[in-house]
Amino acid sequence: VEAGFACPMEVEKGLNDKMENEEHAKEIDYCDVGSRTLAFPSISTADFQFDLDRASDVIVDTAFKFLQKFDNIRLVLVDLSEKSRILSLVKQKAAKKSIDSNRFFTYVGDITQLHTKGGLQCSVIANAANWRLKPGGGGVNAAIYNAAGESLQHATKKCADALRPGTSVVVPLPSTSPLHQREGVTHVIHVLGPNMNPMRPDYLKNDYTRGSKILCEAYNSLFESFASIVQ
Ligand code: AR6
Repeated sequence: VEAGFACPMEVEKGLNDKMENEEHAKEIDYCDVGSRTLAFPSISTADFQFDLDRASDVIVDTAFKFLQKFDNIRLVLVDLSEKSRILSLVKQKAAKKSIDSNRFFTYVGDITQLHTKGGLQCSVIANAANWRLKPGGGGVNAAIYNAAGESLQHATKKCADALRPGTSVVVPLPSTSPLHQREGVTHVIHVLGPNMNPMRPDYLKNDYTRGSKILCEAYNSLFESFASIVQ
C-alpha cells in the first residue's frame, strides 16, 4: 500500500450506488484493493479501428475466464466519455453473463486521473501501446506517457524495446513519476493489440478471424501479466 493510499473505505465514485459498495466491502479486503485492481482501456478500438461489437465479446469473455481463475482482484474498463459505445456494449454483455459487478465494472474518466478525479485506487494500469513502445502518437498512449513523465520511457526501455501484436510487457513505474506520486500507479502494462487501420503497421486487412484471436491473446497476456504482479 502506497503512502497516501492507506486503508480503507474510500468512497469510490465509479461504483454506482451505496449498496454495491457495501456488498463489495464484504467480499474484498479493502486494505489493499488498489494493488489488486487493474484499470485498462479498450485495446485497439480507436486508432486501430477494431470492430466494437467483436471487441466487446472478447473483453467480456477473457475477463470472465480470468475472474474465475483468480479471486480477490478487480478489473476496471475505462473510457473517456459517458457516451462510449464500447463501455455500454461491455456493460450489457457482462450483465448477461452475470459477471460480479464488484469485480468487473466500467468507469468513465481519464485513466491517468483515476484517483484524483474519481477516487478510484488502481495501482496497475494498462496502455494500448504501439509496437515500438514509443511515447506520443495519440489516444491513451500519449495520455499515459505525458502523465507519467520521462521516467516511464526509461523504465520501459529497461524492460523491452518492441512488442508483437497480442503480447504485453509489465513496466514498474519509478516512485519519482508524477503518475506514481499523484495517482498511486505502481505498474504500467503495455499491450499491443491487433490493427485494422491501413495507416498503421501490421494492418490485418479486416481479417477478423486473426484479429479476434490476437485481441484475445492481448487480453489474456494483459490479465496474466497483472496476475504475475499481484501474486
Ligand atoms: N483515458 C481512458 N481511455 C482513453 C484515454 C484516456 N486518457 N484516451 C483514449 N482512451 P487508442 P488503439 C480510450 O486509440 O485503438 C496510439 O497512438 C479510447 O477512447 O488509444 O489500441 C498508439 O501509439 C479507446 O476506447 O488505442 C498506437 O499506435 C481506447 O482508449 C495506437 O494508438 C484505445 O484507443 C493504438 O490504437
